[in-house]
Amino acid sequence: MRPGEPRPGATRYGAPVRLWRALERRRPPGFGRVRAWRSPLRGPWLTSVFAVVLLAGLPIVTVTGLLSYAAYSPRFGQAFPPDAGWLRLPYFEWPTRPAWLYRVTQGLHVVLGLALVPVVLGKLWSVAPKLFAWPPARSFAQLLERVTLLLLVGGILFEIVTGVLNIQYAYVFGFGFYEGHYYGAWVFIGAFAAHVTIKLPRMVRALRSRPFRDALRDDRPEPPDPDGLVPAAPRPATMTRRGALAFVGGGSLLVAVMTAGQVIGGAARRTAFLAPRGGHVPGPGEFPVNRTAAAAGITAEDVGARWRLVLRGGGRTLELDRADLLALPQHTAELPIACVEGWATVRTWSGVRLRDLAAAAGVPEPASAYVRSAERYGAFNQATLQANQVADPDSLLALRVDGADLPLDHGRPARVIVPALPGVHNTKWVRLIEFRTR
Ligand SMILES: Nc1nc2c(c(=O)[nH]1)N[C@H]1C(S)=C(S)[C@@H](COP(=O)(O)O)O[C@H]1N2
Ligand SMILES: [Mo]
Repeated sequence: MRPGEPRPGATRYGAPVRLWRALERRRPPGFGRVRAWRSPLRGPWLTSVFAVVLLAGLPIVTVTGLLSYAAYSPRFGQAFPPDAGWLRLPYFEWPTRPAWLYRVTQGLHVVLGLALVPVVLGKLWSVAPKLFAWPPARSFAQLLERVTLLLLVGGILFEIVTGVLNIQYAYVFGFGFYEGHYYGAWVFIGAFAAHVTIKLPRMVRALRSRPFRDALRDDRPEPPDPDGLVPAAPRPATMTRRGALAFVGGGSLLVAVMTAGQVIGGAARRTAFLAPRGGHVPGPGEFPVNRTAAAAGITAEDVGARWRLVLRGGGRTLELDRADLLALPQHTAELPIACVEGWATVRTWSGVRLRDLAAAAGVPEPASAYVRSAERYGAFNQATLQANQVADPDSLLALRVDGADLPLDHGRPARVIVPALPGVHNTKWVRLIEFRTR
């Protein structure tokens, strides 16, 4: 049917047809020019290849993202949003084993999330004529589909943009990153579920229509499809179908290689030159610093000879200086710090076991431990640890790293290090620990 032509059944559906015509006249610039999208590569098969990759990858990115929320111990109000209402996840105790758990879940979230960006863009390109179709819908079912698409595309672009800006410490948006990224994720999840339900059969059909290798080698346009992805009058190809897929796949691989190094650490960190915490890390300890002592406003006084660790618990208050801590049994553990931004590093830490400090404070089996830093301001100067995180034999108040006293930027004189704990809760420049019984 051509634009402006009366719809069949116009007499019976007078009002919808009038609305449709009015919309048709108010077409926004660029919309509805389906004939201008003439790449011979577009078609259900190509779209389905991108789709199947995203169908496998995006659930992993989503689930690891939600796990990150859980790893922040929402029970203690330290995951954001603190109260997500009916979008609240069931509470469970984040384990301390395996020690690399958060490094893997968060590394996957960030590296896979970034590596899928070229595929998302490829998929959007492949369905572009449909995204800009006008009028917006010709039936109620189609309208629903369009709204789903808007939430899906809007949702994923929002998640990509906020995620990337967070990694870059560019808080240019006027809302909290965690809140925005969390609610945005639920918009995406809802739309993704609806979209998959609607489109899965079509994807399967397109992929099954012919053997993968044949489709890959064939550079003729795909046969006309009911969705109108295949252009009616295709232009000559400027690129083979293999070339297009290799371009997108190569882009993904490049992003993966350039970001994975920050999770793997060691020499691989140098390949992660796109990541802000990748490349060569100069300075003490030679591992990334989330926030320097200078940025945190830590003074020599705060961490010097007059520094004391305050331990509270069971109605008692204890003050220990550095020598007291060194006189307690020292334990060494090889543990990663894994930041929500995706970078990680495995280091050899030594210091006093948290459970020994709990016992010293008179609370041998605490329900939680509240840790406070000498850092006065900032969002990361305190954390609450779960019972299992205090009890783990490798959970330390570390005084040393890699065989030397903690460098100032890494939390001198003492910092928390707990297996599988998100980096942010490994509080630096610890000043007070309160062991709680409830
Ligand atoms: N007091 C304090 N502790 C802190 C932070 C902070 O800003 N202030 N940053 C946290 C974050 S987000 C991470 S990832 C780790 C990083 O530790 P590092 O800077 O020693 O590498 O420290 C955590 N501990
Ligand atoms: Mo972090």
